[in-house]
Amino acid sequence: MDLATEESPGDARRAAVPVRRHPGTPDTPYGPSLSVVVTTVASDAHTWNLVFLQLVLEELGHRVVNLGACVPDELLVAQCLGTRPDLVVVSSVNGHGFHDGLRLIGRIRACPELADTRVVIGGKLGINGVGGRECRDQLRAAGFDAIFEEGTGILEFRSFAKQLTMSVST
Ligand code: B12
Repeated sequence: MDLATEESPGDARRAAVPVRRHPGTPDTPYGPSLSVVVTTVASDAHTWNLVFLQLVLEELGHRVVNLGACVPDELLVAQCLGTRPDLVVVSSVNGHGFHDGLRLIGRIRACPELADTRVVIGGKLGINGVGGRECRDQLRAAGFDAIFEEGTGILEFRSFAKQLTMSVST
């Protein structure tokens, strides 16, 4: 399924691989509810961004585990290996998100079990405003499925989550 155009910051890299349906999960209006991990990166102490994303996802009917501030890479990887979420949402606003995100996604993708897990990142990822296409391309090449930089409307994120839900195999 084509989730977004190549030009879109919310472009999806592994859109063709359907996420698994977990038995017994409730439905949203568009399909089964997703299990989602909301997290930030190890350096980031900001939390309201995480709460905001949790509420958006819960409003859409998804089940969210919010790992809170300053999440060590190892903790997130362990959480993903233990619960195998449908989607991991990384949010960072302190300006280190680009570099922390590159390191983090490398550790996630180094685990064969997490090779196809959907992982997106967004927020204020650098210290010079929006990083633009070059930064998004680097993040995507490193393994993120979609990038939602500051300025990308939350509508696009909601649309991404909706289309991911619709792609869940039944
Ligand atoms: C409150 C705050 C703090 C508090 C945080 C307390 C807490 N419990 O969260 C404290 C005092 C701890 C703090 C510390 C610092 N902060 Co501060 N902080 C803020 C402030 C004023 C508000 C952040 C907030 O809560 N916003 C409300 C939430 C809901 O909005 P949001 O964070 O912008 O997130 C939205 C979007 O970005 C987007 N989004 C975010 N992530 C994602 C992910 C996805 C997938 C999607 C789709 C969307 C998305 O959706 C959210 C809702 O619209 C901002 C300035 C501002 N007005 O934004 C600075 C700000 C984020 N902080 C900043 C800085 C620099 C710092 C410090 C480095 C300061 C210092 N020298 O110590 C430290 C960093 C600490 C650390 N280790 O991370 C800068 C970051 C600059 C940058 N990125 O270029 C900002 C922007 C201030 C500024 N203008 O300079 N901070």
